[in-house]
Amino acid sequence: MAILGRPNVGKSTLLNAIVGEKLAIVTPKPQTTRNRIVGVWNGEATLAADDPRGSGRTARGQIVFVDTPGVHQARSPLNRFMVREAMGAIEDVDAVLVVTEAHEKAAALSPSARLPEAESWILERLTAAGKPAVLCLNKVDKVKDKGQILPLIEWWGRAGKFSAVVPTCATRKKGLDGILQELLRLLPEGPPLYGPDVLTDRTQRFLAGELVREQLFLRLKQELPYATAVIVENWNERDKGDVVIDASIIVDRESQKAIVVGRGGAMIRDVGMAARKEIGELVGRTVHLRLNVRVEEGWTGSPAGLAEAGYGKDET
Ligand SMILES: Nc1nc2c(ncn2[C@@H]2O[C@H](COP(=O)(O)OP(=O)(O)OP(=O)(O)O)[C@@H](O)[C@H]2O)c(=O)[nH]1
Ligand SMILES: [Mg+2]
Repeated sequence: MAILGRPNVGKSTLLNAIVGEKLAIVTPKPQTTRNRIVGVWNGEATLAADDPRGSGRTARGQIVFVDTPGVHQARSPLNRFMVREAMGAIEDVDAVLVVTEAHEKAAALSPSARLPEAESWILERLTAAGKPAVLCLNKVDKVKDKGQILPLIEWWGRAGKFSAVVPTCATRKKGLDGILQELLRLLPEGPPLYGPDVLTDRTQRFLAGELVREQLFLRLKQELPYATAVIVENWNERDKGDVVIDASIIVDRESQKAIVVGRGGAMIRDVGMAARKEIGELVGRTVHLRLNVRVEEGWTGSPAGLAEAGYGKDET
């Protein structure tokens, strides 16, 4: 079950809300997510009233979600990598949750309006792959005129071949049951892919690097977040039970290094303190985080640079 959509619509927030853990980083900036991240949901949901498997019956099960980068018109090699990561997920799953935002277009939708570009690309790929999709209309809390929500649901229902359209507010965990109900309807029954305690396919090392990157996205301005990557170089679990992590922040140009370090080291200190707290919550032990900044001239623009920054083929 892959989660696809434009950047910033709330895909990662939705993944975290459904799984109940912070697996994917979330920021107000578009193009935050760069890799696929699996999140495993184990639980029960009440089947929809008209579900052929039994109306109102409680179904227990596992759904494997794959969060993906936002689909957009990509120019740079890094952005093209991200869109390939997203679109490629379609081939690996049984069904797709397409996420879009409710608020921005609420007034603009007319019967003749076309699907936005990204959603239309995603639907083309879905049709070619023969995969079903549910549309998630997220951020309904931002629609001031609640009377617009039903017309929006109807508009999306007509505009694309979705098996259902479900309104949600991922930040307040609203509408998630509706999503699960519709997905359970689409997914084939089979043995669980992951053990009951497994939450993700990603290592703690990867997630820790992401938590550092989240702080960079939250704190750096303009283009700078997009020129950074984080590599966890060393992960040392000590006998006392704490862990020492060395991570490199990679930047694209020499001039960016000073900004990431900040005046008197203030920026990198703040990033480190905030990320250390987050990583501590993730691993449940005391974390010592040592950050350094490294210039990989032009890394966002070349395949070798991307691989160096962790955006190669088989990153975990
Ligand atoms: N008001 C509101 N904000 C939301 C909702 N869901 C997500 N957000 C916010 O939208 C922003 C983007 O959320 P993300 O989960 O990072 O979005 P994304 O689709 O994963 O973005 P990319 O990884 O960049 O493609 C964050 O500031 C979230 O807090 C929602 O239901 N309502
Ligand atoms: Mg995301």
